Amino acid sequence: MKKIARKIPVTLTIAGSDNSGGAGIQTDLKTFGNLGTYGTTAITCIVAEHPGRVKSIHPIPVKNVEDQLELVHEAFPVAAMKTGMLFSTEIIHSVAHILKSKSRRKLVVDPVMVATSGALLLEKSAVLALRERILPLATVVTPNLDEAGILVGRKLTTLDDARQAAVDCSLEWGVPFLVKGGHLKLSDSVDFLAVGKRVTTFRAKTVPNVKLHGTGCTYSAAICAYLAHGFPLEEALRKAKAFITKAIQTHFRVGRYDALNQIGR
Ligand code: PXL
Repeated sequence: MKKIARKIPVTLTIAGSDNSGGAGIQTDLKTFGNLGTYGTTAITCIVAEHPGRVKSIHPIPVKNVEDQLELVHEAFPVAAMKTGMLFSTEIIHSVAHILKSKSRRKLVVDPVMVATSGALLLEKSAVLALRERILPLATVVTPNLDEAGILVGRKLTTLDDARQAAVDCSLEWGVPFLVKGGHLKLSDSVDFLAVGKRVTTFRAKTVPNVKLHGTGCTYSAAICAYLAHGFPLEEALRKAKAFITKAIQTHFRVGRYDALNQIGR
């Protein structure tokens, strides 16, 4: 049988490993594959965890993170990348240095700081490095309300706060920001994209009474996949919002926890 040539875009996630499968590298790869891209990885640290707790974090030596990035780019035409858990100043500096030389690739920055369980996924001292070195390189940055609050230096408690934070961040860093309002637990889950002062709203019905691990990672991986397919930013966000909403609506039980349906169907 003749092989049908099909161009599959390549995606890359630079993030931590979550052995429980719901967040980090593991959900990124599932999402990348399910959205028709070829997923590759550069692992920054290995987290021993499940959705209820983080037990330990083992950072990968910086030289090895650099080698992973170099070899992926040596072999594959990466169309879009995302960063997730970067953990330390050291890792951030070296990742930023390499990303700077790949500035034509689309880059989704998920400014991962704290796990849903409350564990610190970015060292406190590394927030400054993330702000200065990584955020300015992004095609879009995707903070949740808590992360956006840390970036603007004030507590955000309403949708108006989220909208204003998106504008403030986009003006400060000169790149688009998607501030996600899902943590407000309103009847609608509302996200604001600010490109400078221009704001676009993305809205979905909230699925009540579920607590799911890895929602932010899966959402940013979906944005990355749709950007890799060539969709413009707003359309990629609309499609990714539909994907994550469906993944939440069709969640299922695995062992002691509810899990996202990253398959998307
Ligand atoms: O959801 C944030 C997150 C990102 N990356 C890794 C994680 C988690 C949450 O636990 O483990 C590796």
